[in-house]
Amino acid sequence: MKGEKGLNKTINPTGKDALLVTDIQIDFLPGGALPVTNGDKIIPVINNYIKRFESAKAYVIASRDWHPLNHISFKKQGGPWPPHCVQETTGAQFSPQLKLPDQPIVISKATDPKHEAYSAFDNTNLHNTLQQLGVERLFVTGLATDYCVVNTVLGARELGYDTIVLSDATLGINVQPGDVDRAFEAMQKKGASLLTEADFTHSEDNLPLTTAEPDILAQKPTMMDAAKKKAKMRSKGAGNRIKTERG
Ligand code: VGL
Ligand code: ZN
Repeated sequence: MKGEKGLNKTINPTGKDALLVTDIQIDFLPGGALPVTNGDKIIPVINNYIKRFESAKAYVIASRDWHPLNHISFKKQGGPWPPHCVQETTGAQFSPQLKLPDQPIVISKATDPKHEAYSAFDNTNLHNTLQQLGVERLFVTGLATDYCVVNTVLGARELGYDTIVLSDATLGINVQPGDVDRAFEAMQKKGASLLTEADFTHSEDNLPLTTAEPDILAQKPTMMDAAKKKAKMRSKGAGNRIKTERG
């Protein structure tokens, strides 16, 4: 069974973990003002992580780029970017495809007209919030790998958080070819780990070991003593539960 390897290595979120969903805003998606190619493709992956973290009673936090109209990062002000994620505009809204919890913790960043802030820790109360919630481990997803994600992850490492980048749930811009690769290298160099959905506990890993041979048990009624019967029923129960959880 794949259990053994899985039991040692799989990740199980807990109440000391937070999932950070970085900047899944209309302007960063195809059709937006500063689109990340295929940015919309990671939204279903992020939605799965949100479900997983919510059911584990971990925290879900959404950051958003939230610029004033005269922000220093805009070309008109001498910056590198077209206007994007301007406060209160449609482009600054979270994607309607993103399934955030009913009352997500929202962190607005880069709100100071004179200051660019790619990190969700820069000039926000994110660190304070995480400390108050007792969060020790941060799982980071979202856009863009080579700007907000890398800077947020490096900021988290500097503050001492155990930091994990969910690499199947982030995409970058690559203004220069290789930017995304370099971002992953920089994050790992500072101690962040890269994980994907496959590294998390899956339903089979949670089943009791007796489920390894249910057919053999069934073929040998003499072995169906009370204890084994019980175990078999438990495993059926677990299977059903997981099915309903996954909808
Ligand atoms: C971002 C470019 C400009 C980001 C924000 O969220 O990664 N990138 N502003
Ligand atoms: Zn921005």
